Amino acid sequence: MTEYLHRMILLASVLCCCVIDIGQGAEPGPADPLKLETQQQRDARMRWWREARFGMFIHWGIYSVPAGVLDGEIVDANHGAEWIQCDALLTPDQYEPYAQQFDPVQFDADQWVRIAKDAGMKYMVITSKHHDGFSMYGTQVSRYNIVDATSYKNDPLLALSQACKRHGITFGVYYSQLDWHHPAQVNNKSEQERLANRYRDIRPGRKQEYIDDMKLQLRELITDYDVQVIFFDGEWVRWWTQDDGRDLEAFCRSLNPNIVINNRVGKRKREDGDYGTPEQRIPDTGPGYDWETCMTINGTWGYKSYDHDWKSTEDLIRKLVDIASKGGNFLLNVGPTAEGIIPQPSVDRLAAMGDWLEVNGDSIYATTASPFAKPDWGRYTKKPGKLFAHVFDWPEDKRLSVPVPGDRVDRVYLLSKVDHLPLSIIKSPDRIVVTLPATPPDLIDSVVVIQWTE
Ligand code: H79
Repeated sequence: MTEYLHRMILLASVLCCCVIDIGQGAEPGPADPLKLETQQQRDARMRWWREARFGMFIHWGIYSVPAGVLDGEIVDANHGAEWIQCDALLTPDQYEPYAQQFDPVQFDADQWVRIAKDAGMKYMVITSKHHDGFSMYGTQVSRYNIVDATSYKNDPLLALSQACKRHGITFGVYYSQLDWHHPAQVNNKSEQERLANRYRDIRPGRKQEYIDDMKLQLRELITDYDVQVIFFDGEWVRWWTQDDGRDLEAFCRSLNPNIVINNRVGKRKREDGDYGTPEQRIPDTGPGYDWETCMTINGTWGYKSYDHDWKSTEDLIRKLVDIASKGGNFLLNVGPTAEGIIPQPSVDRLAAMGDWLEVNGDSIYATTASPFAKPDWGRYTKKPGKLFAHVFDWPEDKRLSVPVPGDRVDRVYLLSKVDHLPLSIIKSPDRIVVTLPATPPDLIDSVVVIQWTE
C-alpha cells in the first residue's frame, strides 16, 4: 500500500510538470513519466512480449451457449457472438439465464494450454469479463460469475493460470470497461437501440463506484491469477477518459510492476498503455512502437455454431509472417464451445502453424521489423546477424534478389535444411542474387537465411 501511495504521489508530481509535453503523437521519451521507468527498464519489461510474437486470444463466456443463434435464427452474421445480448436487444431476464445453461464439463485447462503451446504460441489472453459483465472467474465483487452463477462452479481461469505456468506459457486476461450488467452503467438515452448499448453511459454520481469495483476485480486477477498481460476493451464509451486510463494503469502496475497493458486502458493513444491494438487488420506498416494485431480464426470471437468460415493455414502463417515483418505480435483468437471444446478446425490450423514454426521459428521469435521494403515474392524479418527472406512465391527463374551489399554477406542457406548447406550466391555492391533449388521446401513460406554483418 505504501508503495502504491508513493507511486501515486510521484505520478501526480510528474504529471504536473509534464502535462504540456505530452502532446498527440509525442514520443514517450527515454524515461516515460507515466510508467516511471527508463527506456532500458521498459525494454527489459517488454522483452518477453516482443520476443513472443504469437499468442492465443480466447473469447469464452455464457454467450457461447446461444452461440450466435436465437430461436433458430442467426442474430448477426457480421458481428461476434459475444455481442448477442446487445445485437438481439436482450433484456437481463432473457440473457442472464444462459449462465444456468453454461456447464463446460469438457473443459481441460492443460489441453487448451497444450494446443497453444503446440501452435508455437508463447502467451494466452482470455476473457475474464467481456461487455456482458459476466466474470469467468471466482470474483468476490459480483455473484454474476462462473463459480457462483453456474452449475459448473469451477474456476477455469485459475486452472488455466496454473496450467500456463506448468507449460511455460505467459498468462493474461481481457477485461472490458464497458459493462452491460453493472448497476452503475445504463443504456445511453441519446442513442438509438443497439448504439444505446454500445455507448452505455454511467449513472450520475456512480462512476467512482464502478471504478472501485473494477479495481477490486483487477486486484483479484493480478494477485491471485498471476496475470502478466491485460487487454482492456470497451474503452470507447464517452465517460471513460484518458486520465481514468492513466489512473487504472498506475493501479495495475503498482500490483505487478512487470505487467504489460494494451492501449485500450486509455483511449488508444500512443501514450496509453504499452502497445497498439489493431483489430481484425494488419497495418500497411508498423507504427514505430509496440503493437499487436488481434484477429479471429473464422469470423467471430465468441463461438458461433454456424460459422465455418475458417481462415486457411496458408493465410494464417502468412499473416503471422507479415505481422512479424512489421515488428508486431499476432494474437489469434479461438472461441471455445459452452462445453469447453476448442473447435477442431481451429485446433487443426493451430497445429499446422506449430509444425511450420517448429522448423521456421528462428525467423519469427525475437525478430524485428524488416529493414527493407516489401519484396514481390514475400517478406523479410531480421535479428542480429541474420536476415530472413520469407519466400511465399517461389520465383520461376529460381533467382532471389536481396538488397544487401555483397561484401557483408557471409553465408546463405535454407532454414528448413538441417545441414544448412550454403546456397550459391552472386555478390554485387548493392545486392546478392541467390540461386534457389528447383522446388520450394515449403509451399506456404520457405525461409532463406542470409547471414550478414549489418
Ligand atoms: O472482444 C472482441 C470484440 O467483441 C470487441 N473487441 C474484440 C477484441 C469488439 N467489439 N466491437 N467491436 C469489436 C467492433 C466495434 C467497434 C466500435 Fe468503435 C465500437 C465501433 C464503434 C464503437 C472502435 C471504437 C471504433 C470506433 C470506436
